[in-house]
Amino acid sequence: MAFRNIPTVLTAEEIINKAFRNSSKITINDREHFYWVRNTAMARVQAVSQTIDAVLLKYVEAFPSFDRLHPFYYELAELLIGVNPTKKSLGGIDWCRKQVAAIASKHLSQMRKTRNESTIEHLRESAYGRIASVVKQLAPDLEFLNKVRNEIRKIPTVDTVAPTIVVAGFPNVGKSSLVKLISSATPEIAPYPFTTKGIHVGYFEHRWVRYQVIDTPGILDRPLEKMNDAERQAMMALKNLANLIIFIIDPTGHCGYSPEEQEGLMETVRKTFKVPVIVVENKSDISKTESDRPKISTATGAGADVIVKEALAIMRKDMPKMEAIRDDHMIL
Ligand SMILES: Nc1nc2c(ncn2[C@@H]2O[C@H](COP(=O)(O)OP(=O)(O)OP(=O)(O)O)[C@@H](O)[C@H]2O)c(=O)[nH]1
Ligand SMILES: [Mg+2]
Repeated sequence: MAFRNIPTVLTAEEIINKAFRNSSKITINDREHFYWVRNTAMARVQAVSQTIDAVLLKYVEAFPSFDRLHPFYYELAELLIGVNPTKKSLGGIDWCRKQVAAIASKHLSQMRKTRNESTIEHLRESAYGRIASVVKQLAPDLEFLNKVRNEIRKIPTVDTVAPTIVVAGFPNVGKSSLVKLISSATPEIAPYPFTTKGIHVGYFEHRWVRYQVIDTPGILDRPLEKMNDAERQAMMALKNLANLIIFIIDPTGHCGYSPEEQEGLMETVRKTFKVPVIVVENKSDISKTESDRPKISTATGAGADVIVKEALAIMRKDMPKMEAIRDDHMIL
């Protein structure tokens, strides 16, 4: 996924200046003064039009084709930037490219027909003026696309085909600590809720298979409409990427949320996502409940290996089914 490779989108003013600057360096020598003037003027108009076209085409090609995106990326793009406004602005670029090409071609054909030097100069100025005015009309779209570019770069690259464990739960329960313990990810860990604000991805290998582990922002037990952007991102990862969910409960209350609230969310997750859910109780170094759920401590590492083993056993059993589901997904 090449979200990170989208170049900075220049402003309309910058594009115009760049094109005019490039073209002003061009001179086509000819022994006959008239041809020298005409060919130079024509080459300059052509260069302005070509420079603008090349810059704009680069943007259109660098942005993803949203309709072909994997659902995870599509939904995240929708949340972060809004897909339709982006498509509209990209459409604006197409419109501008066509206009610029048409203005250039019309003026060039008129320049070809005349033998009058001052008409040539007049036509060149008129082409420049009209092209600049069309590009200026694109200013709001270019500004918006640059904002989109800065947002879209934050979308993490995920492996849409690797078997994937998504770690979820209330804020501050130790999700990032577990992901760090069992995978290559290095998420931030801190003693306050909503430390993790986006999706973080790590991997581990087992018997030559690469497994993906995804750390998610904490979710509160509330309806989707009430959720903030961080919580929504967690829901999107659960919905579109998880082959298995590890749901962490902190029964000690150190996270700042009651076990009852966390149980409520756990039930919602179980009902909403049709993949196996392993429920684990964390922070066993502080205190343990009497429940028969697996207990871990990401602080000491106790119990984490047992959870990974269980997750692997379930996923390896489900592997053929997962492949069938993945085949249904469109992948960029
Ligand atoms: N004593 C103890 N503290 C833990 C354990 N696991 C995590 N913590 C602490 O709990 C706090 C939150 O840990 P994180 O891993 O950041 O929790 P999180 O669920 O990712 O939090 P958010 O990203 O804010 O949702 C940190 O202060 C950790 O040091 C554990 O097993 N035992
Ligand atoms: Mg976290």
